[in-house]
Amino acid sequence: MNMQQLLNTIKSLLAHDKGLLAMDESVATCNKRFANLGIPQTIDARRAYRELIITTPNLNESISGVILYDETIRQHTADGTSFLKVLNDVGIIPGIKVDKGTEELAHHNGEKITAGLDGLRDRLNEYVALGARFAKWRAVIIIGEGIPTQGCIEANAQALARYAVLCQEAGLVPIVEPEVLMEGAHTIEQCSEVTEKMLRTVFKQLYLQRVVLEAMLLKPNMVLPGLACAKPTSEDEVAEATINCLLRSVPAAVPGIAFLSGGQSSEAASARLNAMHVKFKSRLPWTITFSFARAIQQPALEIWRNQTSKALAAQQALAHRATCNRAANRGEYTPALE
Ligand code: 5MM
Repeated sequence: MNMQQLLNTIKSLLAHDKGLLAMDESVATCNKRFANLGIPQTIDARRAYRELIITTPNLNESISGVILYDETIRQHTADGTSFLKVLNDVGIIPGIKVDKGTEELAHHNGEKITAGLDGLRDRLNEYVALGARFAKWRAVIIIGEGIPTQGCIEANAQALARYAVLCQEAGLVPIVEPEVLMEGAHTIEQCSEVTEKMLRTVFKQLYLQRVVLEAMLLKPNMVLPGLACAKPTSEDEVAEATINCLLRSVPAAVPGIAFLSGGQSSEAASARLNAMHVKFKSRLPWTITFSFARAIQQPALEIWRNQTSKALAAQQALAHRATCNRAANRGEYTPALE
C-alpha cells in the first residue's frame, strides 16, 4: 500500500468545501429511474445521460470526485473521449462502486447482505489500471419488526471491512457506506440507535481487518425519521441527532464523512447538511461533506428526459444542486438560493 498516495487522494477529495457526486447506479437502478420518467432503458441512453453529467460546465467548482459504475468507467463521450479523461482534465477524481448489489441474507426475514467479495482483489487491480483512485461499497440495513438483527449487522460490517482492506492493499481509498434505509415508520430515535450500533460494529470490524482509518472515508446516512413516521423533524434536530450519533461511534482518526442522501428531497439534504456545519463545525474531528446521488441528479434527470434540447437546462440544474451543497459545506446555504 502506498499510504501517501491514499492520503493525497483523500486530501483532494475533501479540499475547498467540495463534495462527491455519486453516479454509480447499477444498470437495474439507473433503468428504474429512467422508467419512472419514460426514458428508454438502453445502454445508449445511460451513456448519453452520464456524458451530460460529466460534461456539466463548472462541475469541478463544487465536485471533487465522482463515483462511477463498471459500465460507466469504460465509456466515452460522443466525440470518442474517454469519460476518465474528461474527468481528469477538469480535476475531478474518478472512483468506482465495487460491490455487486444486495441479496437476501439466508434465514433473516428479508434482511440484505452485499455481494462482491469473490474475485474482488482482481477487479480492484483492474480498476486501478483503468485509473480509479477510490472505491465504494454499500451495505443496507432495514429497520422493521425485529430487525435489524445482530447477524445482519455483523455480516455486513465484516464484508465492509474485508472490502476496505482489499482496497487499501490495491491503492484505492475505500469509501465505507453502511446505509440505514429511510423506508419505514420508525422514529428519529430508532434510526439513531440502529445507526450507532451499525457504526460501532463497522469500526470494530475495520479494526479487526487492519484497515488504516486515516486512509478511508465513511459514507453514512443522516439520522432521520422513517418516511412513514408522522412526527415532523426540524433541520436542527436532524443535525443534532446525526452529529451526536457520529461523535459517539466514528473514531477521530477518520479524515472525512460524506453523507448519502437516501431519498431525501434535494432541498432537505442541502438544508440538513448546512445545519450540521452551522451548529457543529467547530466541534468536529473529521471533515463532513456530501456524496449524494439522487439529491444532486434528480432535478436534472427530470428536466432531461432523454431530450437533447433539454441537455443544457439539465446541466444547469445539476450544477445548481452541486453549488447549493458546496454552500452547505460552508454553512452558507439558505432556501433563498433555490
Ligand atoms: C444510497 O445510495 C448511494 C447514495 O445515493 P443517494 O444520495 O441517492 O442515496 C449511491 O451511491 C448508490 O450506491 C448508487 O445510487 C447505486 O445504487 P445501486 O442500488 O444501483 O447499487
